[in-house]
Amino acid sequence: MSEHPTLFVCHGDDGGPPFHPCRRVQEALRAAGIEYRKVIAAHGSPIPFLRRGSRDELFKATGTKKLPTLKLPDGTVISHSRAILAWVRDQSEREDALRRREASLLKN
Ligand SMILES: N[C@@H](CCC(=O)N[C@@H](CS)C(=O)NCC(=O)O)C(=O)O
Repeated sequence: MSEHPTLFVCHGDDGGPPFHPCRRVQEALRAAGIEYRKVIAAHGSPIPFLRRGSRDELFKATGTKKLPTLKLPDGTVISHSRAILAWVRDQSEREDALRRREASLLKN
């Protein structure tokens, strides 16, 4: 089991316009300092009939054919860029809370 989450993205990867979901989630993960392993899982498109190739391997690994999808080390699968962005926000908030708690413990 990998100690880092695995992010499954489409062939557009980190490129494309700023609203590209596979790019947005990667920018958010990097900004939050969350290390991840990346798998380019399929030729993607927001338009279903423009998607190419099999997503069988993606489905085998995650149980979904959606991209982007994040798989956590505990096996939890998070699909849809909005859900991934929410998870990244949660991690940052948790990290901030821990830092504040540590700082207050050191003060007292
Ligand atoms: N609204 C979705 C759209 C994602 C989307 O269009 N992804 C493309 C790749 S960039 C795709 O191939 N999606 C296939 C799917 O999600 O079923 C999101 O924000 O996650």
